[in-house]
Amino acid sequence: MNRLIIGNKNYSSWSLRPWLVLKEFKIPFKETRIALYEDESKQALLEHADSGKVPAFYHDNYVVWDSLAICETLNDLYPQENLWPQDPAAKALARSVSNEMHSGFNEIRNQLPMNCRTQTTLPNINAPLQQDIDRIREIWSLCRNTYQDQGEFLMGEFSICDAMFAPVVLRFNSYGIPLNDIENQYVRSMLSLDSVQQWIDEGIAETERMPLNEVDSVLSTFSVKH
Ligand SMILES: N[C@@H](CCC(=O)N[C@@H](CS)C(=O)NCC(=O)O)C(=O)O
Repeated sequence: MNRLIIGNKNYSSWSLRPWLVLKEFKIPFKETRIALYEDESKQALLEHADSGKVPAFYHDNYVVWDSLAICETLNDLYPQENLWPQDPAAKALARSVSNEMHSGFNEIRNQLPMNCRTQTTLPNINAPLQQDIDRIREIWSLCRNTYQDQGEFLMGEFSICDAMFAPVVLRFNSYGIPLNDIENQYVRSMLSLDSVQQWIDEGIAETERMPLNEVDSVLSTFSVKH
């Protein structure tokens, strides 16, 4: 029995990652949503994970938390599904860029909050943010140029790697980040997945609002900071 604990679909980028892996690989699970940053949220989160954060994942009698740890656990639980590419070189690249994603890109996280409702264009981009964007583009171009013959995702076929970058796809799309053809094609492939559309639709339908992650607040930060 699998159960995934997630936050608000509109805002919780970390929750999206393992949810997408479960959906894309058709692994059965139940989901429980906890609305974040409300009075009772922390208490509810701590009932599932000592980190006090989502996502958390239950399998049988144990729980695992942290998005990438959940994805690796799913890979252990369902080896026949090939959640990572099987070729050792491809797997090494997929793991490297997924871990790089998981442990960095603070400017993108801080300046471009995920918000499924946002559709805008940034007035300007500061140097640290541009550096993060450039590195993402470098990763996407490398992966797509190397594996384009094997499918439309980063490593050809959809893998954990795509789930790790999914929130960036949504952010780049929300904030109109300029991309080249191959990168735009990747964004389109990701956005055309039923699972991604389901997450976006359910995020948009949510009623909670986090003012600091809403478009007016984000854009006002830009006009002050840049
Ligand atoms: N490194 C963690 C990050 C988890 C995280 O920061 N989750 C946020 C939501 S996206 C959270 O639970 N925030 C609620 C809180 O800190 O109270 C992961 O990969 O899962």
